[in-house]
Amino acid sequence: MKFTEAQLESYRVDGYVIIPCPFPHELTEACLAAVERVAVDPATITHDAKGNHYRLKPQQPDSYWCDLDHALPLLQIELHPEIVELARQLAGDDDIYFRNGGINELGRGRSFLWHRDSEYKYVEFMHYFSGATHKNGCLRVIPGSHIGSIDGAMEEVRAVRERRFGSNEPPKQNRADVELPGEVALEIDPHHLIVRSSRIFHATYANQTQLSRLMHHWLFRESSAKNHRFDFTKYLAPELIERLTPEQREVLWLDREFWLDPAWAGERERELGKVFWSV
Ligand SMILES: O=C(O)CCC(=O)C(=O)O
Repeated sequence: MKFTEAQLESYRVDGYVIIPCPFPHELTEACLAAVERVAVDPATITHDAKGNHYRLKPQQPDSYWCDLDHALPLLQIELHPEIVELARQLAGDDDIYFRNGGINELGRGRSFLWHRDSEYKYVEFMHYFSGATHKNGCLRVIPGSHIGSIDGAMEEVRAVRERRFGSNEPPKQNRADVELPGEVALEIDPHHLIVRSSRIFHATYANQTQLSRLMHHWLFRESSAKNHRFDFTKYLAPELIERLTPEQREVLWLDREFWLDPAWAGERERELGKVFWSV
């Protein structure tokens, strides 16, 4: 499957496009079932340094990663042939590599503040597989903000916070970040994907429901980008690798030589041999 010209134009102009999931719904159901299999009582998760866990406990106390981020049910979506084809089209490169995926679980009262993920330019797939609404913390974006600097947008956030809350203190539990002119709320069901630029300025509403809101996101990089977070050969169980097709293994760059990005050297030192994913 390829993006149409109209979808490419939306992506270029707005920095995001919403498409129907190009994979069977059974794969989404398998992810939801996997969450239910491994979820624990949130009261038992006392250490969530990365703020992305609620019922899915981190594999290590400080880790970004839970048991599911690259486990088979999620990899089947992350590396689905239609997804890989779309990613190759946007990167303009057939030798892309899968950098990483992950689940952001938004617990009750939590939200993400306005930010840009990276100055690097790449595409991120976001699958709100529990569904996302204003009430449970859907994504908010400023269309077009992937182009140019975000200094002006950050200045605006500070000014609106000062006016609204009397200081630039980021809002705390149960309160979303301030409303910005031109922002768009992306309420979405589990049958659609948001495909967005790494550079788009975004935030979420606060989750005001009792249930955690689940968002699965993942990204690929073009072969020339020196941005590998892992050597997946060392993090995926052999029985998991066996279950992947040769085409899926190809984008993991298994058993290939490459440079690992020093940005995640600390994470690798802390977690190599301790964090891994399986079927
Ligand atoms: O969990 C979300 O909906 C958004 C998370 C976010 O801001 C991000 O992935 O950069």
